[in-house]
Amino acid sequence: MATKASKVVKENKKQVPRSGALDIQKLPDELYLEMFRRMVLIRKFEETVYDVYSRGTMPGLAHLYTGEEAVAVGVCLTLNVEDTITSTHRGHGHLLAKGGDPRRMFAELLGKETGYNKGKGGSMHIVDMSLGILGANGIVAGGLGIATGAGLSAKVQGAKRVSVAFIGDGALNEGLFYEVANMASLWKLPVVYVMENNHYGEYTSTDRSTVGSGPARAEAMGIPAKKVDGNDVLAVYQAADWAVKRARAGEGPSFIECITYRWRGHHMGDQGDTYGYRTQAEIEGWMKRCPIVRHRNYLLKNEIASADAVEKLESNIQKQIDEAVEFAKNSAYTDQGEIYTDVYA
Ligand SMILES: Cc1ncc(C[n+]2csc(CCOP(=O)(O)OP(=O)(O)O)c2C)c(N)n1
Ligand SMILES: [Mg+2]
Repeated sequence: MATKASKVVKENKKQVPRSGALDIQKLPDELYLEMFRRMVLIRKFEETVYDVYSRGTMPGLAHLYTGEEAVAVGVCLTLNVEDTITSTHRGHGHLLAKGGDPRRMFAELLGKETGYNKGKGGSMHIVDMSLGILGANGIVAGGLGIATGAGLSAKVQGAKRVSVAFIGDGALNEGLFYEVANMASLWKLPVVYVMENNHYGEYTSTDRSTVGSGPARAEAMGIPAKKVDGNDVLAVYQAADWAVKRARAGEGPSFIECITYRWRGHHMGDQGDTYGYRTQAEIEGWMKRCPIVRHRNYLLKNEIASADAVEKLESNIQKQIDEAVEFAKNSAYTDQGEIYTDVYA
């Protein structure tokens, strides 16, 4: 695979359009492979969290991103390292897609000193400034203010940085959205709002909580918007490429609604039909629309990778995750004397 892929990468690179609409069928093969690799990394990370948590060996709480991988990956692969993202309570996928270290993430989840916050923050407070990850966030819509501020800072500094805010459909009904959308549009800030419409905020369907749509609300603020299939990594990449190019060219913010679905419960305490808000048939219907299977089929159909090569890639990523768990398990707990260090008061 490596030989064929790298050969085609070189050939395809010449064909990538430098400006204007992106031809999504003509990306370098290496990029299609990277989309697959990162989605599998997120899936295996999340399913391992599920496993470790279910055995009672993980403290705290986790909100899993399983099923939504194409959104984080499609968006983050259009970004440079210095571009920034803000994430949500369901943040593992965004962090991994932007290059977050699975070892330090797992250590953080297990409360160990090698974790991103020495194990004191947990799932919803992971930050990596060196990668432009401005933080997961336990406050619904909280990332919106930070991301818009990061966009303002880029503009004031004359930097070419783009700022992305990942939000859930639930954040659309928070007042902060209207304040920042107005400001970003008025000042033409380089911000991209990415709404993950997974049809539920906790246990309430969007049908019961939300009128109109995200794109219509953004457009009312003068922000151009697109709605895409969030389980199609290529569609997400294409829309993100459009929005990021607009931001870099000084044309201001954009809004992208990604239609997707979370396979697992709202958090680890929401198993199966605990709260009876969705049916097994609905969940299984969405599992048939798996973003990873879809992209695997694309790789095979277009002879970007062989079935063997894809399998090898998956098993290598599983090894990487297993190694991350071992690293976390073997790390020490933070010394109790550290309890007040790095804490803002
Ligand atoms: C300001 C605020 N209100 C309420 C909550 C409790 N809460 C946590 S997650 C959540 C649902 C968020 O739904 P959505 O934005 O659609 O994200 P999803 O969980 O579907 O990814 C709520 C209401 C919170 N964390 N912050
Ligand atoms: Mg939601």
